[in-house]
Amino acid sequence: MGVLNVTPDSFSDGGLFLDPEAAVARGLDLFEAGADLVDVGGESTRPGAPAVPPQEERRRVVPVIRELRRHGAGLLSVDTTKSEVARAALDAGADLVNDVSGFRFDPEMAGLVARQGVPAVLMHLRGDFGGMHREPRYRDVMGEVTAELRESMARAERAGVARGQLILDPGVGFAKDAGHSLAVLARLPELQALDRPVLVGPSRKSFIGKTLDLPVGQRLMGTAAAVAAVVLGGAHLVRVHDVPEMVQVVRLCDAILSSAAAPDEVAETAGIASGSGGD
Ligand code: HH2
Repeated sequence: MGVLNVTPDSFSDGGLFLDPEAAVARGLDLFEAGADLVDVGGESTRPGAPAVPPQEERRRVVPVIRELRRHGAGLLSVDTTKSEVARAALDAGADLVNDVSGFRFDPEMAGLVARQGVPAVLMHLRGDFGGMHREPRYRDVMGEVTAELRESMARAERAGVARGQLILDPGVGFAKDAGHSLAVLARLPELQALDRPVLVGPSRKSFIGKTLDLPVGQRLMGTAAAVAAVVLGGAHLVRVHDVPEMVQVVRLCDAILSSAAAPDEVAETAGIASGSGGD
């Protein structure tokens, strides 16, 4: 999943794709580079970001989604917590909804997703955008994330969303300090207990900066390490900014995982030359 932030203030690429033409070109580039889907968002969730009114969020994302759809782009998700924005994005051609609040912020969101029959990503986030970065506390971070995602799934199912339409995301960096985010990556396989596809979004985030003491522009290798860790830990989707690089990471991790099942077959289908050279 490639990230397309149509915002002036996203934490790593704010302002780069606010212009609709630049955003559409970026979206097409992400597909060209190997993204299977592109996530279009119009509101930053970084600490201290101002709330964006729904009309403004719609104004940012709808023309970009419509234009990408017109260009025959692949799968598009809309990254929003507001049903009004999600509805307009789906009307413009989006295929699924990515709600970082796990259907908690807008009581209309679950019903909308149920009526439209589209898939949705439910992410774990404790509290609200204003308070979530203030001293998050957990006794057992992965146990609590899993339990709270279970509640989001129940909320979705009560509104009529089919369980098979749900994708779960532990919400790296959302109401989690660096230690919590690292623990979530380490314990990701536990999420398989919920029996749904798992998405993880570690790209360029501050837990990488804090661990490696690097600013946001220098987190590519840290992102690669985190992506490898989560793919090997069972993630089905990774949400990333640096698509060409992360496609390589994911393909190698997939080859490693498949080789455990059938080593010879994988080498053949991946066109890997036989021989035991030490390069
Ligand atoms: N992270 C961000 C935004 N949306 N959605 C999901 N499902 N998972 C994530 O981890 C996730 C997300 C934050 O990253 P970004 O969009 O680059 O930054 P900003 O919120 O500042 O626009």
